[in-house]
Amino acid sequence: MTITITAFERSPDGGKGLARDTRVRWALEEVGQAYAVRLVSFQAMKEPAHLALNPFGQIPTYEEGDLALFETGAIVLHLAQRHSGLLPQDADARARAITWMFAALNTVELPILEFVTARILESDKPWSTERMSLVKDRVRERLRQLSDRLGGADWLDGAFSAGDLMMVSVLLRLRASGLLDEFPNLAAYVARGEARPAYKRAFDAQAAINT
Ligand code: GTB
Repeated sequence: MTITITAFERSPDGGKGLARDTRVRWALEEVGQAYAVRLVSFQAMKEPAHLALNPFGQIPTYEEGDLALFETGAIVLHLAQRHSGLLPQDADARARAITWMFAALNTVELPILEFVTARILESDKPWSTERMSLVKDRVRERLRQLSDRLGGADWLDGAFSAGDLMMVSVLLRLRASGLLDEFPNLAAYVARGEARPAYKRAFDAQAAINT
């Protein structure tokens, strides 16, 4: 069955791979599923045809036959559950890998998004410098905790999993800020993720559209 995802017609990041279709592309590449991409403009995202796929008018979406999904967490979990390669067979290890997916999205990504918002949308406010310092410290706290847990391991819980795919995807957003480099084991962890052939294929595919 053909899988179709949606992505920005032109990503505002100019092909750095930061828009969330990259993590879905990465998961598709890891599990060896071919996919088509429908590019959508910001205007089209708010129109009824796209809102039927994602009520919040965002990308990416995922279509496979009669199934339509939105939310990258749900899409990656769906792929990981249907195909081998992203979740361990052992039930407990599988549950732990899924826990890391949730941790990436609910615990680590939140302060990172707060930081990105402060940088992009609030830098002209008179209180920006003061707030930015608080926001950065909240990001640092999460990174320190994650760094402590990862230690010298390659991946968060044994073999590479959907939990790592999601965590690396979330951390990538920090690259330009320099915050990641304050935690060398996390910077190396992200680099390990980016070095995976599946990630490279995903990155190249979105870059071909956006650069
Ligand atoms: N929780 C949802 C998910 O995980 O699927 C969030 C989806 C989401 O934020 N989608 C964004 C979107 O459609 C694109 S990825 N935004 C348009 C809108 O809301 O109107 C977020 C994103 C956008 C741009 C960059 N960038 O240029 O660096 C990075 C990330």
